[in-house]
Amino acid sequence: MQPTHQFTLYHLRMPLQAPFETSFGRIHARECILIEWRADGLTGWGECVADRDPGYAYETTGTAWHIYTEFILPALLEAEINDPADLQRRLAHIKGHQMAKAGVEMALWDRIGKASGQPLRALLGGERTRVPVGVSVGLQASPQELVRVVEAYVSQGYRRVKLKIKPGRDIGEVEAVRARFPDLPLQVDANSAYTLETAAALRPLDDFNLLLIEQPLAEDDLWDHSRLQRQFRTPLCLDESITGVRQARQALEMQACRVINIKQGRVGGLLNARRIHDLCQQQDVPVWCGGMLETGVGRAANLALASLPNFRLPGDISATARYYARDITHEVFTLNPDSTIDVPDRPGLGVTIDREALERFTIRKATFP
Ligand code: OSB
Ligand code: MG
Repeated sequence: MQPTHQFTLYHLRMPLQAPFETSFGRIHARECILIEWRADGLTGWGECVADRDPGYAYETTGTAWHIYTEFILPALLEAEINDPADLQRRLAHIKGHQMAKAGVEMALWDRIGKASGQPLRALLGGERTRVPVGVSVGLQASPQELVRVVEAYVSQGYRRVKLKIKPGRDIGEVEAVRARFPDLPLQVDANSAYTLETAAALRPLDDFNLLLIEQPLAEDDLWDHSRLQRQFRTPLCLDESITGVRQARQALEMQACRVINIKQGRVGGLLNARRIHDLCQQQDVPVWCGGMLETGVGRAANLALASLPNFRLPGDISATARYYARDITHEVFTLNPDSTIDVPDRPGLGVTIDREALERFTIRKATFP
């Protein structure tokens, strides 16, 4: 008998608590696609983190919808899939589209956890039951305003802050925050807004005791990152450039960075995320868990991933309230006083869907078959 699978896609648009501005643009709401995968009497949920616009990466909610409906779901409807490695093989004929692949893989992990009664943390081999986290702060109108925003997060208990930067909105911003908080663990993220030439302006950052400088140059430019890293004492960290295991290996071989930001979506799923984690661990290179303004579904996956031992720097995994007034999971994630968040401990992702909220934020929906 053929296995029976049913998939429902939900294209969501969720208003943010405050606009989020990066070097590639400003958003007031975040889009994503939720995947509901029913099989064998169990329902798994996954989140595809591609946003509306191709500003961070080439994938968008539109390309992911296309790849799901035309290629990924047709490849899965008749298949027997028992584990994430099976799924990867089933989708290997589709080039790229790592975020689309990761979304459906997350739903599979959720089903596997629910079927075996194990939380995702245990399936991945994670140890910690709470993980250190920080907050990613968008570009603000002025350095003074930025200091006020950082003050508010520090008073909420965040003990690591990441500042978004772009050309002309970099040194003054970091200087102002560093003057106000001399000992705060601080890092910056340029989202590939510089070139090897314009990055010369970042030299003063080497004197602000930053944890790292994230993705200064283009996503497809490991080589220039390796040239730039030689000019800085501060570790460079790659985000956009690391789209899979091979890119991670080559970045380390080229010394294009000294730290890697792991996002399950960007690398094609949790299985690849764990492989990159293991590779970095073998080479004594620290990793940390990046974020994509996830809903409670993606946030649960990030927390489970960040429980692995080589996640040695705080993640961009903030409390639900930092992002959304209302989330689509019943579970709300809160910050502990020690700047950690608890890793879900119920089977699978360990979250349940608030159907009413889900319907409210859904702008497009389709079920297959
Ligand atoms: O570059 O890390 C990034 C959000 C959307 C796209 C890219 C990035 C980010 C963040 C926010 O920095 C991290 C988070 O809190 O989810
Ligand atoms: Mg980044």
